[in-house]
Amino acid sequence: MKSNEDYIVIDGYKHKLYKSDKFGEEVMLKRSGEFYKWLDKRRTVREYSSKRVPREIIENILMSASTAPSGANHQPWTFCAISNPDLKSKIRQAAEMEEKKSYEQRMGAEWKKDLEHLATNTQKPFLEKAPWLVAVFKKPYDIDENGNRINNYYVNESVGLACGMLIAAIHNAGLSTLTYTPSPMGFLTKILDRPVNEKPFLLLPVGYPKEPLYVPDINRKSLNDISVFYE
Ligand code: IYR
Repeated sequence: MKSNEDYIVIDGYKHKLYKSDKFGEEVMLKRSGEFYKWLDKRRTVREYSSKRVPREIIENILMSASTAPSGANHQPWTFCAISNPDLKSKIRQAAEMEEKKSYEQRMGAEWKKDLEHLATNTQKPFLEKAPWLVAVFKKPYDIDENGNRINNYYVNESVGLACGMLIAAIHNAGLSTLTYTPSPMGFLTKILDRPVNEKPFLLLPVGYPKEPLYVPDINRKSLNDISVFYE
């Protein structure tokens, strides 16, 4: 049973009492440290096992991503979860065509040098091998039942935040991903038949890593390199 104090009206809008977690400082220190250590274990995975991942796990992951904050709470995103082999194959073919143009014509020498340690190339077998692809679309505007345009706000920031939470949720489930951004990504609109108000934002394979898997031996920047404290 909810008590009356659980809800109040502010400026005509219903508000509900926010019951946040409360920990002592010792517990906070332990939890924040453990969370960092656990997040730091995440690595980008470019080679996958084809082992099946149940749809319900993907559904939970997408709902986790969709808890992200967004401009005016408009939640300006659509997540397309693809396990259909024909669609995955079409996406791979189109992506590899764009990559070929990028590597041959669009990327400069400095960019290619910066990628050398990641051993990437125009071939993207993960787009077929991983059991799921999640194509994230941003919605610069929505269209209501009457065909009217509804503005969205801070769309890139909002969808970027949702993608961060998506990646954390994938890691939490014991799965791996890769933030893949073929450029341009217009082929996703066509292949997935998305409406005009959705623009491709990010493409993520989701699955188990191939076993055994070796990832580049690279480091994350230190606290000193990434932060400045003003106390
Ligand atoms: N999209 C290309 C190139 C590429 C670009 C960046 I920045 C990376 O961090 C990795 C790859 C590809 O996927 O090969």
